[in-house]
Amino acid sequence: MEVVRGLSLAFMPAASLRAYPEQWWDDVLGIAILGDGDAGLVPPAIPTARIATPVLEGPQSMCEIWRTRGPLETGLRGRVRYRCSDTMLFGALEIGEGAVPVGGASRLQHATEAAYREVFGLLDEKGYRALFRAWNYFPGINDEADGSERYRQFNAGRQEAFRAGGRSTTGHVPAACALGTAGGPFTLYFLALREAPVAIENPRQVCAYHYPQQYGPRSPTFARASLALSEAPPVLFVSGTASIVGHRTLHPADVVAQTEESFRNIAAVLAEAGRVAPDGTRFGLRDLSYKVYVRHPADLGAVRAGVREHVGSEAPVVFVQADVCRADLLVEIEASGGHAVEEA
Ligand code: 3EB
Repeated sequence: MEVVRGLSLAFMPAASLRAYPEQWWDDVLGIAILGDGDAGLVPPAIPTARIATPVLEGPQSMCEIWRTRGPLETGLRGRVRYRCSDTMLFGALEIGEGAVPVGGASRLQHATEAAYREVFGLLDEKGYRALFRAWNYFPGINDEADGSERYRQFNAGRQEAFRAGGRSTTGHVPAACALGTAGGPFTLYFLALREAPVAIENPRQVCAYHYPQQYGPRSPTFARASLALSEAPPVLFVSGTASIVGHRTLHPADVVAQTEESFRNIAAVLAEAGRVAPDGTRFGLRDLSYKVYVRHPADLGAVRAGVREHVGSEAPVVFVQADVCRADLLVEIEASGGHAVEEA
């Protein structure tokens, strides 16, 4: 018997959104527009994240659309636009750094902390307390500003907001990614759950929340993957995964070897997820959907060849340009599984 899946993902060209009638949006939780997004195509009630990560093949603008079974509730709290089902809440917000007062801490740190405080306020109020997956984007991730690297400032703001929100900064933390865009405000989109997911770590890697101080005074707050056993079938998000073993970058300046190492890491995370998931759950490399962040567009061909070798020709994959959070990382790969995949 075919399982009726509660959550589904579609990757499709932004231009094809024009073809759909108003009702098509009724059970859309939220959407991310990657590349040169045309804002006019999405009804204003739909939480929408516009991410300036240039799409590296196919149309100039791709959508990542999350859909679930209705009925859905729609709302705006502060700057967070959200939509939710019985079990799950999708939200999106952006905070311009210019709008943040400059104090002792950097403007990016303030923007990040403000964003997460708003998110936690919403999640507490609506009763979806468990942050499941967070996607973080902002320009100049490897730049130095106000005396430190911007990725470190982001980490400080995120960790502070977790503390202020009474949330754990180790152990039960969400899956995430943090990438540098070509421009735009600090942008966060996320999924949250009523029932806590299981955080999954990678035995090949030091937990990111235990990275040593050399990577910044405040550790990143994320798990290598997050598994929602409350969904039927279970849904898995694998965080942005790069060529890191232990806590060190491996294969600097070798994008082919970095892609290989990233897949060794993803495979290790999937093996961990498989031990926690019920029998019959399929989290093989070929069963997932992927977003691949490539630092240098010229590396696309080499990265794509490596990716297809591991995931096969059928798995949905979107390749975009983005800056990865360590200057020596050339590629980062994220994945999700368990949800349905909607054909465009
Ligand atoms: C790493 O493993 C690579 O700060 O939210 C991957 C996934 C990375 C998430 C984040 C950072 C983040 O450390 C970078």
